Parts: sequence; C-alpha cells; structure tokens
Amino acid sequence: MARYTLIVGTKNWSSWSLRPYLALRAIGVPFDEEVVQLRRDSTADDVKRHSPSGRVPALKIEEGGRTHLIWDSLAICETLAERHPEARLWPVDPFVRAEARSYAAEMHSGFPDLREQLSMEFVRRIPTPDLRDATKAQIARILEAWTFALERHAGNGGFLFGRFSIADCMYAPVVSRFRTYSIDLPPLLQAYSDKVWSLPAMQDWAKAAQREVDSGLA
Ligand SMILES: N[C@@H](CCC(=O)N[C@@H](CS)C(=O)NCC(=O)O)C(=O)O
Repeated sequence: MARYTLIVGTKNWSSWSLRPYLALRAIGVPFDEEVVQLRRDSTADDVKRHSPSGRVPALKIEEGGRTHLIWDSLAICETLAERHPEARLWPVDPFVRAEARSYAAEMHSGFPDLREQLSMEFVRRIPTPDLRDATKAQIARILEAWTFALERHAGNGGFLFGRFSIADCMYAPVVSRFRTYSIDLPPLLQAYSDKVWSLPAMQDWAKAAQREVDSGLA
C-alpha cells in the first residue's frame, strides 16, 4: 500500500495547502503530514528541501520501493482523483466534470486581488478592509459562480456539484476568507459556506491553525 506524506505550510496562512489536505481527508486514506513554517528567514530553504518549485503543498508517495513527489495543489488533487476513483473527487458525468474542472482552474489561476487583499487568516476575524474595485469584482464573480453551480447541482449533496468534489477543495480557502473579513453572503451561499466550514477536516485544520496562533507561529 502506498504511503502518503503531505507537506503543508503554516495552516493559518497556507491556503494552497488546505486544498489537497481536504481532498486526502475526503478519500479517507491515512497520511502523514509535515508542516513547514512560512514567513521565516529559513522558509525558502525549508520549503526547497521538500519541493523543487520552492512552494508548498507537495505530496510524497512512497510505493513499491520508490518515492514520487507531486507539487502544486491542483496537480496533487488530480493525482489523488486518478488514484482513488472510488472517492469520486470529480463528478461522474463528463460535462459536469468538465464544468467542475473549470471552477477549479478558474480559482487556481485567478482572483489575484482577492488573494492579496483578503489573505487567508484561517482562525482570525479581521474588519473588512476598504476593498479595491478589482477585489469587489472578483468577489462578485465568485458569488455568481457559486450561485450558478449550487442552483444546478447542490440538491444532490449541498456542495457546488452535489457531492463534495475538488471544486469545493479549491474554494474552501475562500469560505475562510469570507468568514475572516465578514463578507456578506446571500442565504444560499451562506448555507454553502457554513456546510464547508463545518466539515470535520476544516474544523481539524482550524484547531491546528489556532494552536499556531496561540503559540506565536502565525
Ligand atoms: N500554484 C501553487 C502555489 C503554491 C504557493 O504559492 N504556496 C505558498 C504557500 S500558500 C508558498 O509555498 N510560499 C513559499 C514562501 O512563502 O516562501 C499551488 O497551487 O500549489
């Protein structure tokens, strides 16, 4: 059996790390975890020891006497979906799957102002900053995208595409950001955010992030 080790950044801050963590938890396989502390003098060297891109997350897979490394949140999620088809991390219908992939890719490559102005502070509550027009437009796009998916698919499980999928993994840090910065959501989207926030895996991440904050690591 393969042995998985997920290398993540400081949990209060590392939005990219949260995504494959949620995918691994959804699959339900055991995995080890190594946390690299971000925003320290040693961070660049510490990350580079684990990941050739100099970024976390990375996933180490030890199998058949060999060690394989996958880096980048979306590449890790895709690899996990391929290795664990029974977990149905992507929707079964090919066109719904293509749509869910579009959601994941849009998040992965976009929303730079949202990411910069509402940076992830998983367990903190921070007054809403004076939002730039670009940030407002990106929030509006996310609300539109979530509404579109939920209205069409949520009936089958309450997530963006019904069952929990990689699309939800990719947007989970946005759920946290909207909570941290008190971004108003209409009831449908608030219910979706509450559902994601209350996932056991999100709550475990929150407990670890709180420990980082309490001990001065974040
Ligand atoms: N596109 C990458 C982005 C990864 C990324 O930017 N990770 C940040 C942490 S969330 C990082 O490793 N930063 C290194 C540093 O702060 O030195 C992915 O999806 O995994």
